[in-house]
Amino acid sequence: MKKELILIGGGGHCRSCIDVIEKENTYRIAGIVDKRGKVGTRVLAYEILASDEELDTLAGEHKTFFITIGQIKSGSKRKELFEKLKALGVEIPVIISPLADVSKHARIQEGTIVMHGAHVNAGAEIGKNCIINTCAIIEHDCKVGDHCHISTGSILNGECLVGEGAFIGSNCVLSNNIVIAGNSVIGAGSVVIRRIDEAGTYVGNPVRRIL
Ligand code: JB2
Repeated sequence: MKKELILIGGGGHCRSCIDVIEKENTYRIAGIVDKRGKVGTRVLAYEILASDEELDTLAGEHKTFFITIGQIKSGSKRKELFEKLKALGVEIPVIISPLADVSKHARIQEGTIVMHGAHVNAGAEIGKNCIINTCAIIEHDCKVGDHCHISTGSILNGECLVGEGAFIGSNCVLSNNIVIAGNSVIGAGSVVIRRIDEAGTYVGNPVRRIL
């Protein structure tokens, strides 16, 4: 019998996650938690059952939860929800698309989703509550901290180190061995060829700091 799973956040990222979860076929989605005003509406085939205010009650009824709010720039909302779920003592799984390719020598921690077409190579370590989005490439021995979003089609070449809470926009390229300071935002299409030690917003080829 499939395990029941409650999703937190019912927007665009949730719809993408639902496709991964359905194809992965381990969990039965029992419903979604979103803002109070959305309770009773549906996301694809699934009902919004409750709001965050009812998480305590839901945690008494369900064992397994997964955060499906996306992360554009700041990961603070996802981090806050993750900490709330941990405090409630529920299970937060790793979800890996059957269309992704994850090395058996890679390590991925709870709450992280690896979406369709992504590759995670040998020796890579991905922290908690991350989004490794569609077709992203995490090459050998990279380390991605907790609460990061590596967006669609981005490439982290070998041995990169991405600090906690960072956002790497779509289609970025990080050369080998690049360090990205935690909570940095790297704009879509950027190319990073030198380490970034100070958190900030960076764009371009090669990237320059804009904020
Ligand atoms: O505090 C909250 C909360 N704040 C917003 N708790 C809960 N449970 N839900 C919350 N939400 C809900 O998250 C909103 O009501 C809405 O249903 C959803 C956010 O949806 P949206 O489509 O605006 O963004 P997203 O985070 O799902 O997706 C963004 O990030 C993805 C990575 C989008 O920009 C996507 O295009 C992108 N792929």
